[in-house]
Amino acid sequence: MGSTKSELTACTLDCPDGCSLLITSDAQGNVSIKGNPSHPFTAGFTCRKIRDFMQRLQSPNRITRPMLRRGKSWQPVSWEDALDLCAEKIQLYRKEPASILHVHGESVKGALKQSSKLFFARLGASRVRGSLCDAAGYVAYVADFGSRKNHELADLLNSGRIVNWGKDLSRSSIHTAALVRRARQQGAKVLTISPGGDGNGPFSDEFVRIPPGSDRFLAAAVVRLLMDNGRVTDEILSHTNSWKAFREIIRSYPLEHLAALCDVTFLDIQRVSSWYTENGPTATIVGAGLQRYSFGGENVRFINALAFLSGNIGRAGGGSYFHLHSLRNLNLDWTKDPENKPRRSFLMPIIGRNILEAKYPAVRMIWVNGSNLINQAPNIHETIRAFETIEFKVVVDAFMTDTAERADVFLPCALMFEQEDIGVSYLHDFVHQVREVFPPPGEARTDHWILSELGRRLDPPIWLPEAEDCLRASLNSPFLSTSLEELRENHFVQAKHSPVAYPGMQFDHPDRKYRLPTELHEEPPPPEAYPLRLLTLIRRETIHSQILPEKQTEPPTVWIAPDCLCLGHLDLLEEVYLVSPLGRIKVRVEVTPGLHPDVVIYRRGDWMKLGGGANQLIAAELTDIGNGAPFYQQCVRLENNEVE
Ligand SMILES: Nc1nc2c(c(=O)[nH]1)N[C@H]1C(S)=C(S)[C@@H](COP(=O)(O)OP(=O)(O)OC[C@H]3O[C@@H](n4cnc5c(=O)[nH]c(N)nc54)[C@H](O)[C@@H]3O)O[C@H]1N2
Ligand SMILES: Nc1nc2c(c(=O)[nH]1)N[C@H]1C(S)=C(S)[C@@H](COP(=O)(O)OP(=O)(O)OC[C@H]3O[C@@H](n4cnc5c(=O)[nH]c(N)nc54)[C@H](O)[C@@H]3O)O[C@H]1N2
Ligand SMILES: [Mo]
Repeated sequence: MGSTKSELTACTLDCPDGCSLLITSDAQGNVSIKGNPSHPFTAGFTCRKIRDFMQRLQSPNRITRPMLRRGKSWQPVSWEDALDLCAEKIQLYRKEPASILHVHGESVKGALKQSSKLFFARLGASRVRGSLCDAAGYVAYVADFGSRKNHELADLLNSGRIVNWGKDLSRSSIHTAALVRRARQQGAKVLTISPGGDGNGPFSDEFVRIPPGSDRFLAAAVVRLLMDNGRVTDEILSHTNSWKAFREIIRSYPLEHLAALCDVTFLDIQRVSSWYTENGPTATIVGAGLQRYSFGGENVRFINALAFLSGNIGRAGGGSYFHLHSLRNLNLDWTKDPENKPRRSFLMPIIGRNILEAKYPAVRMIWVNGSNLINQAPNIHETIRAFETIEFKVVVDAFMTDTAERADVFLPCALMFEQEDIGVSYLHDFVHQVREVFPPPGEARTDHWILSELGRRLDPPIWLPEAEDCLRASLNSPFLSTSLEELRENHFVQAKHSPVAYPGMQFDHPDRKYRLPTELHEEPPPPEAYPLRLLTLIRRETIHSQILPEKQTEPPTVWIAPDCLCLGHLDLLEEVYLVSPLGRIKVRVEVTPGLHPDVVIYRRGDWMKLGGGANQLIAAELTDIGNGAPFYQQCVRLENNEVE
C-alpha cells in the first residue's frame, strides 16, 4: 500500500485552455485530476474531458501491443518485428521519398510531438499542409493585421462590451467563458451572434440570430451604417491603405440588400452598431465555426474590418480574439531538415482526392501519427478509397479508430500523462512542463521512441536528437527565459508578449497599415433537394474523435429547430436518415428552441464503424483562403425513407 501522491503536470489535448493539472493518487490507487489552484490561468478548475481522462488511459478497448494485419484480422507482433518491417518498407520506398506520405494530426500539442516532422523531413517524404481546424480564420487575420496576435485574455476585464461571433463558450474554452463571466460581473455586456442552439445563453445579454455563413453581410451592414452616419474617423483611416476599394464594395450594397443576405432587421443592424460604438471599448471574439465555410476567410475579414473601423483595435478593452499559433512561444528550428530537401505536399481538407490524383510518384506508404484522418477529414469514403491504393500503411494510435482499422501495421502509442513534454496553448502564454505521471501500459511507447528506434534501423540511418535535447532546443525562444531544469522545477513559465495587441494601431505589414478586404461574395443558395445546413459542432465531454468506443452505443443525435420546415414531412417515430449527395446516416432527431430553422446540428467525432462519422456526408473542398475545410457549407436533408 502506497500513500497519497500529488504531481503537477499539464494537458496536451488540442484545446485552447491548455490547463496546468494536479494529479493525485491515493493509497487505494484512486486518481483525481484537478486544475492547478496556484496557476494564474488555470485557476484551480478544469473540464470534463480531463476529469474523465483516466477512463481513456485505462480503457479495456485501448491497444497496447504492436499489431500486424493478416487478411481481415490482426496479429500481435513484437516491436522488433514491427519496426524491422517498417524499416524494410522505408528502405524500399525511400528511393523515391515523395512516395512516402507523413500525416501528423492536430490532436496532441507539445514540443517533443514535433519530432516526427523532423524524421520525415530528413527522409524527404511528402507532407500535409492546410488544416482541418482554423486555417481560413488564421490566414484572414494575418491578411488584415500582418500577423496573428491577441490581447492577453484578461484584458477582457477592461471591456465595456464584448461581441461573441459564434464561439461556443460553454464548450470550447471554459477559461474564456470564466473570464467573460467575470467581465459581466464587472458590468460588461455581451452580445452573441450565431445561428443559435449553442451554449452561449448563460454568457450573453443579447443575441442576434443569423443564417449559417452570413456573418460577413451583417458586419458589412454595420460598417455601412457607420459610414452613413459619419462614424468612421480620419484618424482611423490613416491606419489603413485599402479604404477606397473597401468603401466601393460597401457602397455597392444597399443596406436592405445586406440585411436580406443575413436575414436581420434594420433594428438588429443598429443594435450591433451600438454595440461597437457605445459604452465600449468593445472586444470581439471570433469562433472557429464561422470560418468553416467556402467564404470563411471573408467572414472573418469583415468582422475584423468592423472592429477596426469602429476604433476598437489596438486599445485596452478592445481587440479581436481568435486562435493563436500553438507553437508560437517555442523555437522549433530543430524540427527542420538541415539539408532542406524539397518535399511534395498534400492538402489536408482534400487529402483523399490529392492521394488518388498523385502520380510521379504515387503514394506507396503512409505514416499517420496523432490523427484520425479518415474520420475527421471531409469525404470519408474518398479518403478510404485513397487509403486502399496505398501499399503500406502505418498508424500510431492507442485505439482501433476508423483510420487505424485500415492500417497494415498498428503501433501503440503512449498517451497524455505517460510521456514528458513541454505543453503549449493557442489561447494563453504559459508554457508548461508535462510530466510522465504514469508509465505507458503494456508495450505502448512514445512517438519519439518509435521513430528513434526505426531511424537506427535504416541505411543510412536517420538519427533523431535525444528527447531531452528536443525539449531544451524548444525552450531556446526569444519569448522565454527558462532552462529545462528551471521549467521542471517551476512547472510553468509565462512567455513575454504585449498585453494589448497592435498598440497605437501599428500593424505588422511592412507599411504598418491595416488591410481591409477588397471582395465580398454572396452565398450560393442550398440545392433544392438539400435545404438544410449541416453544422458538425464540438462535444462538451470529449475532444474531436477521441470518444471511447464503449461510450458510442446510441445512433447519432441531430438537433433541429421547432420551426424547421422538414418537420412538416418527417415522422419522428419512424427511422430518420441524415442525407447528403455523398451518403446517409441513421440518426435520432431532437428539437431545440432558438436554433435557426435552416440548420441541423450534429456533434462530430463519433466513429463511422460504430454508426457515426458525419464526414461521410461532407464534401471535400477548400475555403477561400488558408486551405481550410468548409465543413459547414455542406447541405443536407432529413428523411424517413430513401427517395428513389
Ligand atoms: N465534420 C467536421 N469534421 C471536423 C471538423 C468540423 O468542424 N467538422 N473540425 C475539425 C477540427 S477543429 C480539428 S482540430 C480536426 C481534428 O482531427 P484529428 O487531428 O484527427 O484529431 P482527433 O480526432 O483527436 O484524432 C487524434 C488521434 O490521435 C490519437 N493520439 C492521441 N495522443 C496521441 C499521441 O501521443 N501519439 C499518437 N501517435 N496518437 C495520439 C488519438 O487517440 C486519436 O485517435 O478535425 C476536424 N474535423
Ligand atoms: N470540449 C471540447 N472543446 C474543444 C474541442 C473539442 O473537440 N471539445 N476542440 C477544440 C478545437 S480544435 C477547436 S477548433 C475549438 C472549436 O470551438 P468553436 O469555435 O466553439 O467551434 P465549433 O463547435 O466548430 O463551432 C462553434 C460555434 O460556431 C457557431 N457557428 C456555426 N456557424 C456559424 C456562422 O455562420 N456564424 C456564426 N456567427 N456562428 C456560427 C455555432 O453556433 C457553434 O456553436 O474548440 C476547441 N475546444
Ligand atoms: Mo480544431
